[in-house]
Amino acid sequence: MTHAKHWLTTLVAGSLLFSGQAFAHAHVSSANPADGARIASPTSISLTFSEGLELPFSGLGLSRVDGNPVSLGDATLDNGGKTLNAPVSKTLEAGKYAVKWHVLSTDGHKTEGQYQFTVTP
Ligand SMILES: [Cu+2]
Repeated sequence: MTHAKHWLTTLVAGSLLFSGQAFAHAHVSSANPADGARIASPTSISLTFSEGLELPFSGLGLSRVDGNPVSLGDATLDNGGKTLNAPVSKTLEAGKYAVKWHVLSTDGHKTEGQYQFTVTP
């Protein structure tokens, strides 16, 4: 779903700009926990993007799918600015969780998305 939106954005931007740079904005190349993972409570949420990010304009949030947000520690960047990390400071109860992210890549392009994982008992 998110991917479809991403490609639509890319197509619109590409048709307006006719520029290879339209394809350079950041998308998720790997995530930990992964999309759809069934795992024990994670100690951090870590998303690696295809492009370097601007930390002040990038972030991620975690919430239970049935409602309550989970507070995360301050996000940091590593891996040359491509990996956005946020610590999970408490043990998560079993259940389904959603990660929502928004980033600004160093080329000035904003992207956002979300995915879910499950914490097993
Ligand atoms: Cu892209």
